[in-house]
Amino acid sequence: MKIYLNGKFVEKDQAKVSVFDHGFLYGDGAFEGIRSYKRLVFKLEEHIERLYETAHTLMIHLQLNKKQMMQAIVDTLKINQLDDAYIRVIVTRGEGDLGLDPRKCKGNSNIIIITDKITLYPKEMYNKGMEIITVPTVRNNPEALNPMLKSLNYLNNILAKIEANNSGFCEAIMLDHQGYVAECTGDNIFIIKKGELFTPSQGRLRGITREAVLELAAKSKIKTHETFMTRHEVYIADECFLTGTAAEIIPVVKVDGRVIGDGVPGTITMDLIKKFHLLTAKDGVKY
Ligand code: PXG
Repeated sequence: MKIYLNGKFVEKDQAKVSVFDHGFLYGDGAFEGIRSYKRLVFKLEEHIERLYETAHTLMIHLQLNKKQMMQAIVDTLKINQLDDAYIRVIVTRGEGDLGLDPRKCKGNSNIIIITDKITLYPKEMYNKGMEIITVPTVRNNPEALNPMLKSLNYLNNILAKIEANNSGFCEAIMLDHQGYVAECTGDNIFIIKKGELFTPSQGRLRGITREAVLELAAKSKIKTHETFMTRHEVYIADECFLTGTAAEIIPVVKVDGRVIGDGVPGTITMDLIKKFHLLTAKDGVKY
């Protein structure tokens, strides 16, 4: 496996960054998780746009422009001869000293691209639907660390994931600081009620899969709403599903012990999954 590291391709065991890198010391950096399907990178431009938006707010200056970054990703996929891949792009503020002051990072940012295979959840969960819970850890307050930033600091989500795991679940709903449903630890959440689609408007990442699903639903003449959402509304939904690059679209059939709809993946959910797979099979940057 070849890893892209600051313009060079190196073997996995040679792909190393300094222990003084502020990404390592402080989670001071940004990342993206991207997928390719049969040599088509899905929504590459959108992912790169989001990466540069996060870097902009963090005031991390990248040595590559967006076009060069996309080329580096494509080159990494080609050199590894991967047809279907999960692509992890990591950018860090680079090497500094042991203080958190970013001004001490005088060198270049680090840019790392890893391509590999990924299966997040067992296939059975996609057919039968998954059961999730709400966890006590709330999603970061946007005024403290905006969930719209895909930063390297994922402890908020990891703490929530630990709570889910401790209770025997692999994914969990996180509420925002006001108690509204925000998203899951690594996925966005959707519900369907009376044929219409709802997803939280606030307190969450602007997921690329989320946006693709909103577009697919609109094309299918399903009314879509980005809105405040309570747990009660999730419990009484007809259907529920999660979206994410890694998870794709996964049906949810039970939340906090409440059966959702008929307790099986819903028809609109299954139709959206079918349409999503058709989209990923034809849309994307070719390599
Ligand atoms: N919310 C959060 C907090 C995420 O981290 C999503 C939503 C979905 O966004 P996209 O753009 O992928 O549709 C994410 C991204 C993992 C893993 O291993 C999951 C994500 C990122 C990295 C790793 O579970 N999800």
